Amino acid sequence: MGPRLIGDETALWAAAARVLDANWTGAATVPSPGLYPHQWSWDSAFTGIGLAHHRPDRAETELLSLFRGQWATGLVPHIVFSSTEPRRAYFPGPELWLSAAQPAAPRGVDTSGLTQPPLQALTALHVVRATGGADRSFLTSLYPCLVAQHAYLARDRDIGGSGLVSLCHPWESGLDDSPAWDPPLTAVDPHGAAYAGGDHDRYVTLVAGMRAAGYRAEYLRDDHPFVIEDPLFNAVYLASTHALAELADLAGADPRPHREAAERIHDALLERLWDGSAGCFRARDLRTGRLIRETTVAGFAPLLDPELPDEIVRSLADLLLSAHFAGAAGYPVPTCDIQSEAFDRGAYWRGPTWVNTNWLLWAGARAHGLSTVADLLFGSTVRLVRQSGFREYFDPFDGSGRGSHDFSWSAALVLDLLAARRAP
Ligand code: 9WN
Repeated sequence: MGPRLIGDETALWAAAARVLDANWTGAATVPSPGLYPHQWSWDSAFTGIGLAHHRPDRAETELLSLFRGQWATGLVPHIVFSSTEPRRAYFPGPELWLSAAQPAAPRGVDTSGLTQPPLQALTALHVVRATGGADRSFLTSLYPCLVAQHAYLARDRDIGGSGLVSLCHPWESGLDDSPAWDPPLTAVDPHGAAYAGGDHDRYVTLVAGMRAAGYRAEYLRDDHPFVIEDPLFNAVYLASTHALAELADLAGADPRPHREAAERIHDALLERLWDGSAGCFRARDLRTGRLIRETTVAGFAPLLDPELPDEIVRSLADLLLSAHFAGAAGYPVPTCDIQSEAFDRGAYWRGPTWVNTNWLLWAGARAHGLSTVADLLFGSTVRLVRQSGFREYFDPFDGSGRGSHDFSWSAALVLDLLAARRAP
């Protein structure tokens, strides 16, 4: 590495750290100052991974603050609302979820009633490694909450009984407007009106059904119309389950139940979501029983599985590097297959490149020794933020920034990328 590059990376590090400092509220980091003024669960987890390098004390506070919103069932809500923001600062606010009326919801803090990809155990492991476990009370407080979070997912959300968790709302995927949700959302409409992203009415209808049923597992299993096994959600669940086994060791608890759970998730991912004929993972719609045809960036997330068979790793790398994804984009990885009719370079989760999905694939590629893919993702992500700043998402062809500015996970995950370069 030449001196100029080191200088640039030092400046980039400082700029990323400034974004995280500015978005820190004292207890948590907001995803972006204007657009998202509350605490989101997977944003906090991504942000914690960066904070582990910059301010590990804040990373600990961030995670503990998120778990203030955990329900008695173990559910970690996807939004924990700030009590100081004006009620109309973000739609949908607490009035949609009515968590205060739910016996299982926490008192004194409003939350949503959905969850998001459960990355928190993996973040906790990053934090514990960064601090060398210096703060015992952090692990002692957080470990049982993480165990309860995973127990909830296995007990109430393994709706197909396969070992995989099901999503009950596009917001649970984190990739809200993904074209993969178009067919199941079309089916949700009583008149079967075609769906092509961004229709808040259908999102709200789904929430209203869940809320009326008290967010109960039986309703989700028997009656809820949107039930999907998603490869990204489940790959994150698997990575966090492995992390939980390591945390158990550190906490003096028994890691074996987590190792067994990881084995079950691994088997189910391969059995239920691998599409050998297409060479990628796809989401399965449990209401039709079928795999959803659209190929999206979520299909590569099982690279996070350390036990993924070699031939599958190679297939995924080939597809990722092909003209369907990275091969035809100057700034990969686009959210959706560029050759799909649904691809739209500017539409939310339907084409643009995001730092968090790049980071997940980078972590998976690195773990499997896919250096070509890992280097490509590193370079693409760093070029994006150098060129356009820490934007929410980016045009995959010319790298121009879109969505909000000073987006926390874009800054945080760049710190983790740079830290990996700096490591001996
Ligand atoms: C709904 C906060 C969140 C992210 C999601 C992203 C977007 C919310 C929205 O913003 O979702 O949860 O208003 O669209 O899709 O991944 O966690 O950054």
